[in-house]
Amino acid sequence: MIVLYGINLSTFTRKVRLALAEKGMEYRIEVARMGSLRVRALHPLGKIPVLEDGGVVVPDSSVIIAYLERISPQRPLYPGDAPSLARALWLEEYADTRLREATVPYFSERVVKPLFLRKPADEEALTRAGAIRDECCDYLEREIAGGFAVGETLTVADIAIGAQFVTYQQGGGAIDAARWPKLARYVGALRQRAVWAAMLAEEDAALAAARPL
Ligand SMILES: N[C@@H](CCC(=O)N[C@@H](CS)C(=O)NCC(=O)O)C(=O)O
Repeated sequence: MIVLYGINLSTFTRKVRLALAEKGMEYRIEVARMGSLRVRALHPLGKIPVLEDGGVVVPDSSVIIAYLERISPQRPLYPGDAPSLARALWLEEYADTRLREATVPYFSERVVKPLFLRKPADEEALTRAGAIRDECCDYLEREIAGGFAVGETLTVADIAIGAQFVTYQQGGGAIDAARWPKLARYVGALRQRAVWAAMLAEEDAALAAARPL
């Protein structure tokens, strides 16, 4: 049985869980925090997620999803033709890096600090994140015209982009549908996919349980 080390509410753990769910693969989640001794034994940078499959240890969400595709090619998450594959990999990379710079501060400042660290939000960090959010949403509004980022089916690009926007929205961020109508529709539709809705409901419940009454 595949074991996924990570936690819910972690963007990159969510990214891999969405890939596993979309591919219909069975797995067990082993709660493991970033930086813990257990994770450090599996990942030299102490990051989550890490996947273990019959003694094969695979760190990094992008590497894990590529591995999953090889061991379980049904319901593919990578386009077959080279230009589309390049576009999907680029958008995955963009989401994991630049878009992440916009989404994480919302979650850190609006959720982690007040709820778990009992510290006030850094409003300047949120202002900086807002500027990056605008840049990313402008770019994605130009790039994404329909229901999927590449072609007519869900790919790793949609999973990476969607996973980041979930973090942003959990941190109270919104996608202004008047300014970015295509992007707002696209993210809304991803969230409504059955496997996404189930996972996000579980995460919302975890967040609600952490909030003071
Ligand atoms: N490129 C890595 C990034 C993983 C990552 O940054 N995970 C976060 C949790 S969502 C983490 O472990 N952060 C702790 C750290 O950066 O030290 C991936 O795609 O898996």
